[in-house]
Amino acid sequence: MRHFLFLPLALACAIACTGQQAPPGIIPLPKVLAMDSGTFAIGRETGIIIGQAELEPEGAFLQAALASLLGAAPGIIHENRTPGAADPRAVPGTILLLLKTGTALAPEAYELGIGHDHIILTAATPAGIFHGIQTIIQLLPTVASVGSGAPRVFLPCLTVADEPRFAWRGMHLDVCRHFFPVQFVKKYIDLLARYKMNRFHWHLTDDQGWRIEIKKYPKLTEVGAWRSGSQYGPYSERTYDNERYGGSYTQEQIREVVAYAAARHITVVPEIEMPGHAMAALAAHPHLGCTGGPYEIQKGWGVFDDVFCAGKDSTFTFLEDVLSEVLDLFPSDHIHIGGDECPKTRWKTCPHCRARMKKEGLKDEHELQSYFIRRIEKHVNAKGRQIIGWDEILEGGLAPNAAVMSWRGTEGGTAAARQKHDVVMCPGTHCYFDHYQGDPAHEPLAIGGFTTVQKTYAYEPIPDGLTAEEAGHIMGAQGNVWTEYITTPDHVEYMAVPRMLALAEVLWSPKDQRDEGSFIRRLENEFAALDALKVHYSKSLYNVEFKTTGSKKRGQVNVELTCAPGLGEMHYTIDDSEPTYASPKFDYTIEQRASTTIKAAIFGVIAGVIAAYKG
Ligand code: TNX
Repeated sequence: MRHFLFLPLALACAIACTGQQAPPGIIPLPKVLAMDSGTFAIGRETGIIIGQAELEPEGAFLQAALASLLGAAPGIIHENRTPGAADPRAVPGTILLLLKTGTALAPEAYELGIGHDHIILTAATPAGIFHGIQTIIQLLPTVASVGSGAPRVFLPCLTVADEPRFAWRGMHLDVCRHFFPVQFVKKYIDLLARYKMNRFHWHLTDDQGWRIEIKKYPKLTEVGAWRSGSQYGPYSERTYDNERYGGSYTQEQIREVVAYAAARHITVVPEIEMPGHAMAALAAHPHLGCTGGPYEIQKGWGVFDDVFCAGKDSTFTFLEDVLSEVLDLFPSDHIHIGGDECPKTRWKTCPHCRARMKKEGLKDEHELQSYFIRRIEKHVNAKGRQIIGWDEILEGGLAPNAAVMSWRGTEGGTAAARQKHDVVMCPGTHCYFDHYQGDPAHEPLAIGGFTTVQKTYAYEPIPDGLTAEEAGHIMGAQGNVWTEYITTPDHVEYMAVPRMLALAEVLWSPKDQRDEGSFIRRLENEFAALDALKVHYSKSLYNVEFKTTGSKKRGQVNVELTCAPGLGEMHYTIDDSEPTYASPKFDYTIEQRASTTIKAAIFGVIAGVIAAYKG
């Protein structure tokens, strides 16, 4: 079955050489895709027509993508076409980008026609054009396959009419437990853009570090961004190192990231945690806690009793000042105020909190939390923005205009939608990309859980039991990457990819077209592009599992190898050597004698990870 290896090459050849069309491997799958015969050749002489001045940035983006393949940039032709008019006059040898307003096209929708001698890409907004460009980019070969400076690259003739199913298609990144530099954050944003995701949820403050410069309170980063060590190893072992660890982003860097994302039609949603997960802020400003401190920036993971004092007015002054700077930096409609995992221990005995409860007529600490969030909401609403918080903000009564992020299962999201509040779904079961994605025996240490790429792909964001109107409040979903156990950019990529591709398709493509087999085939095709982009994706999809029957005591067990269907063949060795295509192919139970080790891997479009079973 060696020919599996050459499948992508064969496909490319079929398209380029004979004109025979196989459906291309676009992720997420477009709503409507019709193949035509023949190809369109793009060379340096191909012109990119920018139909309206508003599309200059999109034209430049496409130009740069083509330049990296062709070794030189195709020229831009500036035109001034009337947006309202259906005026897609094609010009041979060109790629036309055109805004068509006043059409029925949804805001992020696009229509792409690749003909023999021209391409036309139309949309109602620059965002739609940008998504269409991502489709073109996915259709292009990789530099590795054509070499840089290729005289021509070929696109299959086709038409696409595409639009997203959900408005909120997000990925989250925790930069507090471990810090990630701007350069990596941009690479992460590039990945979101490739799969037409449009929200980057930036988790900027937590117990283990405050990562965003606030001009009015410089101690937040001078003190709050640095801890004196970090927890490592399995959580239960509670082992810590003593290395000073930290980092933060200047406001200039934040603006740079926001602009970088905006150029890719991605909104950056900042998260400032309150009232809990606040130890780094309290360490910098101890008077904001109930006891007055001193507090330590946490080395370890978990939930901590010291939180912002809900009784002192100075807490609200501080947070409103912080949020004012945050609002200036982030144009996002939604500002995330955290709200999760806030123990009420300190509030129960704090005289300031008791006085607040009495004065405001609050019957318990949940109502005090609700008071806290409502007060913050007023400030944010007054500046024309909306708050979003983790589903704990439902407890004690939801703030009037708050949106909810449902992480503890789907109940929070369901309850919020029933109360006519907007919701982003991210239940741990399907959307936590810090969870294991394969057998823990063959994976790097993770926080726990088990979410395979297939499981994420099977996720349905609209919970059962909602009316159509309530379902309309589900804005979409996002994948969360908490980084307690993720210390490097490569590891973030490993945890996020390919699960984020599965979620991207769940959120973009029509529900009735979702097909795991088709997705996996397109994903396998995509691995070459991910290699070219130097993305350290996980191959856990290809994990081989060992099932045994019989008794080790009697010196013989029967071992069966299993794997996800349709990925290739399993080959194995029993002499400690690394399995290759040439090794015996597994097709029936291996009788394992004595204490030999079976090593096995799947060989398909790519070679999987080698797994071992010790007898
Ligand atoms: C719960 S999800 C948390 C985070 C942790 C995460 C680990 C949420 C709102 N809170 O603080 O990092 O679990 O999976």
